[in-house]
Amino acid sequence: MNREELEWCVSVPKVELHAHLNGSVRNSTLFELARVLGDKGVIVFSDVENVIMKDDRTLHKVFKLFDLIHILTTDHSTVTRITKEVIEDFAAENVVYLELRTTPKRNDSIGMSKRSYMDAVMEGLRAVSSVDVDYSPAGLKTNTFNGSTRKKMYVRFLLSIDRRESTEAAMETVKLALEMRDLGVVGIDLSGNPIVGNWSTFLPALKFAKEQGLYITLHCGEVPNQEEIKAMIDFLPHRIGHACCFDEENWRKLKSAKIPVEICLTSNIRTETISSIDIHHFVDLYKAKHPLVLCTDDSGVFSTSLSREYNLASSSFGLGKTEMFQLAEIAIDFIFADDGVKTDLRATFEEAVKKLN
Ligand code: 6MZ
Repeated sequence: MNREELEWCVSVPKVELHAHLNGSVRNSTLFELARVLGDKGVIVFSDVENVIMKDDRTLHKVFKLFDLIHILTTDHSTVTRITKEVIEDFAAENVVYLELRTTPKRNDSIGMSKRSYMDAVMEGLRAVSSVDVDYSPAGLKTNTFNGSTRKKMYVRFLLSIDRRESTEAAMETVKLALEMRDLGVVGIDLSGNPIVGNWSTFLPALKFAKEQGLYITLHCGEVPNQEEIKAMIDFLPHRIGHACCFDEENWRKLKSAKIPVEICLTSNIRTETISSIDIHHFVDLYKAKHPLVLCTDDSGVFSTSLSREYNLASSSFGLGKTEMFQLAEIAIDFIFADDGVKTDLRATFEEAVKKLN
């Protein structure tokens, strides 16, 4: 990786639309949490260390790793801590608009409801101190210190439905999203292990969400389940994530429906969903001018960052700085926030292009 090119990618303002909170936790934080739980005898630290340090990240293993991460992170104060850190990490590499997604979790044994989980997330957001954060559609709600003119970042939330969940649990998440609209929740994501669960289980909740005006993004085609992929495209979500394993017919459908695709290069390669970067479907979509946006997916789990994803696209597909900048800027069209935010972001990019030239 060329240092100068990576630094340039850092300096470009960027829009992140596909980032899972618990997949974006710093390794150093996971270790610290594991040590505390190890000392308490809840887990064996060295076992956890082995899992976190291992490079093997096939799709199946990734979901095992998430179960472990959730053991380390799922109490209110830790959820608050990781939210603050993850937002600050994105801000540090010039992400100017972040749509952060997370699965609201219920855990009766520690008195956690989906709502109290999300309240802990919101507390983490409010604790961000390195940038001013706008998270509310009702107007700027920031945490400005001493009147300093610091960088500003927009943050919005997507609530994820895990494919392990029931129709009722999915519906509870949608209702929670509706309740939290004023706090910056803009939509619903369907994610989790793609070989688990059935589309028909989630459809009632997703339909209801769409009817209520929430935006929808679906993990679609991480495994070659053509029937499900077809049903998902027919549902007309506002975006989809991944789109790796489409047959020709579904690929044609996707293109004619012009559904924007969240592309996660490193994640697809590390999970072996795509066997090599040279045959990644980014190229086909990019050449067809299909709406797409580069994203990290799980920057902690896959040891990446949004700047690295841009750098990887540039070096793998031969895109120059002008194309890279345009790619970053066009992502504004696919965000789930309102037009006022889009206008403000366009102005940010206009300012940036003057400085970068
Ligand atoms: C599908 C994924 C994923 O929600 O606990 N998640 N779902 N495919 C992927 N590709 C690798 N990466 C992450 O964040 C972690 C959760 O996000 C989903 C999984 O459900 C995982 O448990 P939260 O914050």
